[in-house]
Amino acid sequence: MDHAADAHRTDLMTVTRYVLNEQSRHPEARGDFTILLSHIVLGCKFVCTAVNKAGLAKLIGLAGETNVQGEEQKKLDVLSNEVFVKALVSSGRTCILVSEEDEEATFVDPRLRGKYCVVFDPLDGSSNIDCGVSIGTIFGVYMVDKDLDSISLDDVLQPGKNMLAAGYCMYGSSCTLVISTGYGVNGFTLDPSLGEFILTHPDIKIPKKGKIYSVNEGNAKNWDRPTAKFVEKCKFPTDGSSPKSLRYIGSMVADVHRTLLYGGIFLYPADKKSPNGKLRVLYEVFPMSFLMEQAGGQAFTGKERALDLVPTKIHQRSPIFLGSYDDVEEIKALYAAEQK
Ligand code: AFP
Repeated sequence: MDHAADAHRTDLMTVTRYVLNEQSRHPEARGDFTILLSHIVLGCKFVCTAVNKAGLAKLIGLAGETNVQGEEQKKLDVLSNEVFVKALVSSGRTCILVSEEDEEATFVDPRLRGKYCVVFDPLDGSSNIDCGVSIGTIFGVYMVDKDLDSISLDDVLQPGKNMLAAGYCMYGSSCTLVISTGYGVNGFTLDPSLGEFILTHPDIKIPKKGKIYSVNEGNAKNWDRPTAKFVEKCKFPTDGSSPKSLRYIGSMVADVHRTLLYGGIFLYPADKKSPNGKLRVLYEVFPMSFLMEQAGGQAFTGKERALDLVPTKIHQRSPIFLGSYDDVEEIKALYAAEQK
């Protein structure tokens, strides 16, 4: 009998246990982050269940349909937002929330305030829901270190390098939660029978160089020169290497998850029509860049390290190139050459 394997199966590292272990790095910590994370995890489990049922919408009336009782059902992205906002507020550990779904930031009632600001996209890639493609929730966490009565929007308009933690949950063939609290990246898979996220991908490291590039090539006619040159090199390498494969799902969580595990580069560049690209700084670019750096990769905006960018608006956009260290190095060199 393989006792080592048996021990592995019976000694389950749940995400809560993992974060409690991490807490020991901070002797002054009182478990506030663990409580916050357990509320984020609850939101992820709820959305996972709702997404899994979405295919039955026509049958039982979910997500924008009218159900058999004749009640109008909420669209999944609206529902997901409500679930996360309520879970985060009720944690008693948050003071400012920025959601992709809400035009304005939410300032939590002073009686329920805690020291964390959470920026999140409750259901990213929602245009993929109806065809059952993987979608996800993305989040980033900042901490304020001041009197909670004097908080302002500036407390969330901070560079990504000031984030305390970031992560995403992917609702795909399995439900996977990938998080970093600044000490590497770990992936947990939801065991539906236990209702717990179990550590399945410890200490994720992105390969130094990848064989895949991921971009919406439909925008190619509007790209700038460095982006066009980079993609041309992916297809027609001049150094004797093999061409890279193109993979593009159009759902950032899924495209970034594959990039993190298999290596390569994900890009949503600026183009003539969208000079700031499409993706949002606070709850798409920053959390994914944080994870990439923690996994040994890089993230670049075309001008600077992505995590150095200082946002001025909560829904600001930025071009982004992220992934394997060497692949991002190549695009950085092309932008540097363009400057000369
Ligand atoms: P939706 O939420 O509208 O589906 O957008 C998804 C997304 O914000 C991100 O998840 C994708 O990486 C990106 O947009 C895809 O954009 P394109 O459709 O322009 O390629």
